[in-house]
Order: sequence, then C-alpha cells, then structure tokens
Amino acid sequence: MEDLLKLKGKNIVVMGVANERSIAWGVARSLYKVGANLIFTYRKERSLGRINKMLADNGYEAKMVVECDVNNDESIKKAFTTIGQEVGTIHGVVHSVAFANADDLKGQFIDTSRDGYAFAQDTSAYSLIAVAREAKPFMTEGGSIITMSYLGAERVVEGYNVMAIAKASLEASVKYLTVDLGKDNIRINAISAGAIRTLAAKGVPSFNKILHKIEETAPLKRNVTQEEVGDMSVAFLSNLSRGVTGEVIYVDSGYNIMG
Ligand code: N5H
Repeated sequence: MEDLLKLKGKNIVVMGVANERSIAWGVARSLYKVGANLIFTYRKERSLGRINKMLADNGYEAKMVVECDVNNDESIKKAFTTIGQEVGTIHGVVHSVAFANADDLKGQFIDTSRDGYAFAQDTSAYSLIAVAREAKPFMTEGGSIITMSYLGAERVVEGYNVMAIAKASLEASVKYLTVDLGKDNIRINAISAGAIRTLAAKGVPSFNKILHKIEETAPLKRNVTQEEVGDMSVAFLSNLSRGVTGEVIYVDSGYNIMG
C-alpha cells in the first residue's frame, strides 16, 4: 500500500507534554501510531518524570527527552543543537506550550499587568519564533512545524484575557514565519483546538459552562479530544498537507463558525 503520510522513521520534536491530558500527548500518541520517532522536550523536572512514566506505561520509546526552557534563548539553542547532533535531521516540531500568570487570568482584562502581558507573550508567542529559528538549521529535508491556538485569539471569549492577545500574536507569527521557512520547504501552521480539559484549564471556574455551550451549539454537538487534535496534527506534519502553510485550522466540532 502507498505510504501517503511519509512519517515513518521521521524525527519529530514534541514540546509541551505536562501530563496525560496535555494536547501534546494526544499529538504524540497519534504520531506513534504512524511510526514517527519522537523527541520530547520538558521544562520542569516533574514533567520529565511524568513523561518517562507515561512512555513506560504505554510501551512507547522516545528517541530523546531533552530539557528546554522556552523563556530562554540559550536553552532553546542548546536543546535543538543537542537534538540535531544526535538525530541528524529534524522533520517536524510540535509547539504546544503556553503560560500566563494566574493573576492576569482573573479579573478584568483592563487590569493586565505590564509584566504579566510580557511574560504571556514571551512564553506563548515569542517562543515559537525562537524555536523555529533554532530548529531550521536541522530541518534540511524540509518539514513542518505546528503550534496550538484557541478561538479567543479571534473573538472575545470571556476570561481568556491576556492569553488571547498572546494567541493573536502567535497566529500572526505563524503567518510571518511562513516566508522565511518556505524557502527551505518548511511549512508552519496552527491548530485552533476547541476547549479540552488540560492542566492549563485547571481551576478555570467557567470551564464547565464553556464545555456545555459547545455541546449545545457546535455542529457536531460535542467537545473534541486530544486524539482528534493529534490526528489533525499528523495530517499537518505529513506529506498529505505539503501544499499548506500559514493556516489556522479549527479542530473544534465546528463551533467557531456558529453565529
Ligand atoms: C476562556 C478560557 C478559560 C480561561 C483561560 C484559560 C487560559 C489558559 C491558558 C494558560 C496557558 C494557562 C496557564 O498558564 C495557567 C497557569 O497560570 C497556572 N497553571 C500552571 O502553572 C500549570 C501547572 C502549568 C502546567 O500550566 C502551564 N501553562 O504551564 C479558555 C479555555 C476554554 C480553553 C483553554 C484552556 C485554552 C488554553 O489556551 O489553554
């Protein structure tokens, strides 16, 4: 049978696995199904422990697990150099990382602090630019980069506040990065995932209400899963999407198109 995906044996870097609920873990599971080699990056020691346990529990093997603090240029450079030297060629990167101070997610948007704004931008949007820059020298066969966004980048979603501005930057960064990466046949796209119960969503009081509204309103009348985002990610990382770059695709049961 013809291999349409061409992901077997390809080296894909997955950034942002914190636990089983992480979207990045959904992407990893889908990538394992199609035979990719995975390299994970983590920031917290606690995440490293969890990743190793999750790999063992599921009988998966990672090619590498590497420390990477996306707030630090040196750390990003070191991580990708280490990966590049070990695996040779990087074929894809999954950027599934974001952070905003809890204080800036509470209360009114107008009260967003200068530091909190900068930190959310740095972690959630600038990090993609820095990662693309450091991955590029090792993506010598062309490749694909994906990042995770959310509807709040486009529309006012109550409570998303400082994160919304960071995701708007992230989506614009995807578009601007296409030009520099395109010369080397590297594509970059974003997936705008529907609401999924992850660690990032923990402690959000309105979260159940949001999930309910989606069940009622979305054309598919249900919420989406990490696996569904994972499968769309595989499409974006694979040869099937070779003519697509600079897109934001919604994996949200169609919720975003409803009036
Ligand atoms: C409208 C909503 C609900 C309200 C907004 C949620 C925003 C979440 C995004 C950020 C990334 C969450 C965040 O940084 C939380 C931290 O302040 C505290 N949490 C942590 O430190 C945990 C332990 C670590 C693992 O978190 C991170 N980020 O490292 C949006 C929701 C309907 C959808 C949603 C939840 C979107 C999204 O961007 O994740």
